[in-house]
Amino acid sequence: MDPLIVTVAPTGAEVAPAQTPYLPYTAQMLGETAAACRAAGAAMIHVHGRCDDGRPTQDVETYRAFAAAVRTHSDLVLQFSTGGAVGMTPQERAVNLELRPEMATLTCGTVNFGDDVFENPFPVMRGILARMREFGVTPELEIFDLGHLDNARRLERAGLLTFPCHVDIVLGVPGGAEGSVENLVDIVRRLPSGSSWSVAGIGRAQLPLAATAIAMGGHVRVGLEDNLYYAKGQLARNEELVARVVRIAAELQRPVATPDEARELLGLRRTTVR
Ligand code: KMH
Ligand code: ZN
Repeated sequence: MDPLIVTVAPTGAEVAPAQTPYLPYTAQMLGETAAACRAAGAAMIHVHGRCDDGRPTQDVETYRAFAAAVRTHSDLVLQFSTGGAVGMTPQERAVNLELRPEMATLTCGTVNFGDDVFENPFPVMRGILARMREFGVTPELEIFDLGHLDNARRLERAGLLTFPCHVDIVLGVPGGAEGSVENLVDIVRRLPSGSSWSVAGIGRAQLPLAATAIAMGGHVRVGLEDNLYYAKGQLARNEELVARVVRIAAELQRPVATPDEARELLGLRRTTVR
């Protein structure tokens, strides 16, 4: 098996600072979190922008400051969100790509998102992919449901996407595929050959799905974007969630990738964010 790539998604767009004291929503906090998660064994960081008051933003200058904080405090692979928050315009969501992060997410279809709808029709996906191509950013496909994989194949047939690529299987969003081992195995089985994949389990699904992915040879994403708790009633710090999956990997005798090993596995080149 390849070494395990642990991605930390420390902030997201939905969690409010009032929900936990451990949410890193300023550049300074994000830099400190990056350092702590790197020390705990993370190789990649999935970044969402936040205003000083904690509201989500895709503002370029915020992403520039957040990227600088990550780069000052760590050598983590830098991945930006183009999902942003529900309700943002497609243009708003993809503006950060001009900073040329090493990677950025591409959600491969519309999905119910709690009581909201996270809208990703084909024109939005095509627009984001065009900007990724323009700025040389490698996509990570976010698959919230099985049909999203079919959408990705459709984009490939249109020449907009090249497989194999790296796929993050997000399970347990209320409105998407449930966070079950059966769903994970089913989706992994249907991935185009040669694809690498990770799982991001939401809430209580994070731990069992991460453990399953480690045993299956996949990669894992953990962090407060997806799960606030270390255990029932116990709020987590991002680095604790990283450290736990690294300990599980050690027990399963799966080596953990450094950021440079992750770059090698994912075919990335470390870029300078301008
Ligand atoms: N905040 C969610 C609506 C991504 O980062 O690309 C979408 C999301 C996906 O978090
Ligand atoms: Zn995200």
